[in-house]
Amino acid sequence: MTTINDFSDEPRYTIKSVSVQTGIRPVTLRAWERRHELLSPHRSDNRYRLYSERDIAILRWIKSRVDEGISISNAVLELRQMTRNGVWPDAVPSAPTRTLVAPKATPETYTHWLYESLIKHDEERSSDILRELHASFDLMTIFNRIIAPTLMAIGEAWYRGEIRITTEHYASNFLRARLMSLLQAYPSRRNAPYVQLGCAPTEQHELGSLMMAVLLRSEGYRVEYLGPDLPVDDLVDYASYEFPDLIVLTASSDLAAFEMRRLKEKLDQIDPAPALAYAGSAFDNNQKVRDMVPGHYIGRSFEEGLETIKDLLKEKELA
Ligand code: B12
Repeated sequence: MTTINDFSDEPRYTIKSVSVQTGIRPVTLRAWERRHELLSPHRSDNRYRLYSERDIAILRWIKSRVDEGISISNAVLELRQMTRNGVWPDAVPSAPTRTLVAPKATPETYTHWLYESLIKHDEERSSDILRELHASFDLMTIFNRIIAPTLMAIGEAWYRGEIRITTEHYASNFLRARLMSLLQAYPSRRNAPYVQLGCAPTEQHELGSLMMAVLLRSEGYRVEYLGPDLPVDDLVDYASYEFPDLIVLTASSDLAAFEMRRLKEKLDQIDPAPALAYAGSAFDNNQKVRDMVPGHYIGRSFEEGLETIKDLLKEKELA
């Protein structure tokens, strides 16, 4: 078994990266450092904290003790007593990483198979395809190159009158249910940076937002998915006692985007105010709509959106 002492003590990781890897919020990390003298991370030239692999192993061990119900001061004391006697605790394993198996086909072929099975309302085949996808591709590939194109193909077929509206509803509901199960399969870490996602008022197209929620949770963030058509006042009220670090809403119509205009002003009255970000096709090709809605436009792709969200959360933690 690897002990904590076997890890490198070379300073490498920022507080944000440590937070994502351990599920401990930066504010908590700083408090543990200050109040319990738990670690004294190296400072970079610009004074940012830099942690080592060993620091991360120590934090994982401390967190596992705290999760078991031991107070932070006792957990730190316990660690100190052990190390003073030359004994280092066994390292707590990080979250298991998935090993992917070789895919049977390209993402494009899978898109075709998924589309065909969905328009035949073949639930068993669609489920098998999703299982295979999960075994062979990372989430970003599944969402970008298979699920989003399948939905687009379904929308176009419906628009051309080739499939019924019932079939479109069946397909989107089937995918929604699977995405929700995926979301729930990842733990939502209570101490990680906290993001609420959902859709602007009147907006029913929620699958982009839901996919982003899954991506963020898979990266270790605390994520709450709030669903379609969120009323502004209620959302603000909820945020005023939940204190999310960031709220991300999507809109595909100008009307839905328009409804978001007053949201930032209202959120700014909360102390500390959550950051506000938005995405979706209403903003993607329309600078005027982006100018109309205060907040951060986070981009048209999931990759871009994920990176911008990470940056926004980092800025908030450093603020
Ligand atoms: C499923 C679906 C529905 C479902 C939604 C179910 C659900 N639970 O989400 C239902 C049945 C509710 C629905 C309703 C309607 N729909 Co509809 N729908 C679709 C469909 C087939 C798929 C949408 C989808 O989920 N796409 C997958 C997402 C991921 O792709 P995307 O929305 O294009 O988003 C891209 C980016 O914006 C970005 N993105 C999206 N979300 C996010 C989030 C983050 C955080 C980031 C970073 C990026 C990002 O990533 C995507 C890929 O680049 C599309 C077809 C299509 N071409 O998209 C039509 C479509 C969007 N719908 C359309 C229409 C017209 C409607 C209705 C007005 C129909 C009606 N007459 O009632 C209503 C509007 C309801 C409302 N008030 O919102 C039109 C929109 C036309 C337009 N441009 O105005 C489309 C394009 C169909 C068509 N070909 O005409 N719809």
